[in-house]
Amino acid sequence: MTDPDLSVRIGSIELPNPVMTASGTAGHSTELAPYLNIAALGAFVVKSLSVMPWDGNPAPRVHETPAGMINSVGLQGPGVESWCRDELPVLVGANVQRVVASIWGRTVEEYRAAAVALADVPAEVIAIEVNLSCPNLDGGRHLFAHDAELSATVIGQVVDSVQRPVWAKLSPNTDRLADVAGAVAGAGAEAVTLVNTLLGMVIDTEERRPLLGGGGGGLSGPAMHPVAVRAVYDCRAAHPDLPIIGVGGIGTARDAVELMLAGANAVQVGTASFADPRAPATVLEGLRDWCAQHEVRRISSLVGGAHG
Ligand code: RRO
Repeated sequence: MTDPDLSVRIGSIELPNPVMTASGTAGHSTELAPYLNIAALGAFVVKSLSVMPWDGNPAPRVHETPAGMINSVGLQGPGVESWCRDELPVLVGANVQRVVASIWGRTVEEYRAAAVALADVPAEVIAIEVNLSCPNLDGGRHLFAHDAELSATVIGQVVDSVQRPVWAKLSPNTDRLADVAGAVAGAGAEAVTLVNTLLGMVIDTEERRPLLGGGGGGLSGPAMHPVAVRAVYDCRAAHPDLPIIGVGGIGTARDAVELMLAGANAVQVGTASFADPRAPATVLEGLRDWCAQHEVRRISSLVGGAHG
């Protein structure tokens, strides 16, 4: 069989393959470049940036859990302006032609301001992923992505501020996920990224206190893969034409295929990179082999294949 066609379409964008990094797991620039060819990925998604520099939460920030990990990084980042000046040019200089900038804010206005600060980025920034679902802001009590109306307001503001496709990264910690997805699509999001981490906590039994410096955190990795599959499946059923990027516990090509069969048009690899920074490239190579072995000529033909 000739090489399978791995290209996928996310709204107005075509990617050469469906494998991206997941925001927050691949740094802000070329940190992973010593380990894999980051330019060959479908796209490179950087850690969420706010309009201002942000220090993040006290240590410890990450902790291994059974079949996964929990984090409370707390949105550490240099701020959009500094990233555009100091880090984005390094990524572009490394020939990364498909960068996705992720943004966050504490208010609608902060999201808007972060988007405005990205208005003049070079063409290599192909999309803006709006992180509406960080579990480590305000102790995880007020996630934007748990409120359909508020999420739509944020997306509307961002869409009006940047001349780029806008993706909305949503939360698995709500039974309203499909409603929120519909609301952000209605406000102009070209795609939804499903899903961010699950709210969790680890207690240090000797200290009798929460172990992470931030208190609670976000659970990720294989432990939550079925949660992501379910979220993508339900959202695909509710919104047959909405582009979906699936993320959650992908460690192998088979995990990625599972999310695509559930309805994802593309995928992001995250937590697996902490154990092996080559993981996104390994998943991509594995997908090529999987398609060849299963005589799949176009990977996009898998999308939604698990729906009857
Ligand atoms: O930085 C974090 O603590 C963080 C973010 Br922004 C996010 O979106 N998801 C997550 O698990 N951690």
